[in-house]
Amino acid sequence: MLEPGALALIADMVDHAQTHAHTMPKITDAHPGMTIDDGYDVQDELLRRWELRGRRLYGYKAGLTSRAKMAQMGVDVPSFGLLMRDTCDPDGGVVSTAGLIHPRVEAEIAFVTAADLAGPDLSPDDILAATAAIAPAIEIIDSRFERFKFDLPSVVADNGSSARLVIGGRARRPATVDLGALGVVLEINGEPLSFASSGAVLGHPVTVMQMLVGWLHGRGRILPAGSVVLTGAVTEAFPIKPGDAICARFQDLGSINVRVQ
Ligand code: OOG
Ligand code: MG
Repeated sequence: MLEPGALALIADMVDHAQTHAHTMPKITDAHPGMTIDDGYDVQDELLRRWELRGRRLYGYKAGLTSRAKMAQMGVDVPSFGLLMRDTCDPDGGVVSTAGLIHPRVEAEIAFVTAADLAGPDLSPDDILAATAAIAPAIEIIDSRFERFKFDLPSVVADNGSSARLVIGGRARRPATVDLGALGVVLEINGEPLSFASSGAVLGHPVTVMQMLVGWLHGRGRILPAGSVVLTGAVTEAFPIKPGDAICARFQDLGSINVRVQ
């Protein structure tokens, strides 16, 4: 539990660190009693402030959903975060790292929803029936904690290290792809750095969607039609720098190409 008044102070600190690209101490150092739910309350407060500034919610991200990511970050519970419209960049374009501290890239499967999803216990079929498209994605993450060292309450308060995302390639209807076993290759400057299967995220990306909708339900919310959801990196994340060319190739879904600036 956070002490009274702490939530606003933590939101101030995270907001400042994100806006001015500086690191901050792990939040639990100063607030050892902070829980994961407190971290989500910080996200709610950040969203309230961002919307007042005209920023708009685009969807949600899941993180730490693959073994590779859990092992890389030393955390074994998935997390959820907010995706804002102004953090999207186009496929084939340039991703600016200006304003980022130590960005890393990840390859992910994205869902685009066609109908509202709500409830504690949806089945995979419920999710897929409400899914307009499956699309390839890359996420650029940027922790506001030094050397990307955090615990779960802290990273949740930092909105799951969200920084930028690119949705691209060839989106497909869910029924036309083998969503549990799509091959993914992530390359930087032509060098393949990792190979994975879409099944790396909790066995099947639809499981992440079930968890997300259940978690939203627990917080009194729904996943509205038209949401974009990143289901989490299928491999570990790799550092990027200006000049890098990133290519993420997805079996049956085409590829995403961006240059880093
Ligand atoms: C947390 C965000 C993880 C993913 O796809 O697993 C994430 C982090 O590793 O900084 O976005
Ligand atoms: Mg991610």
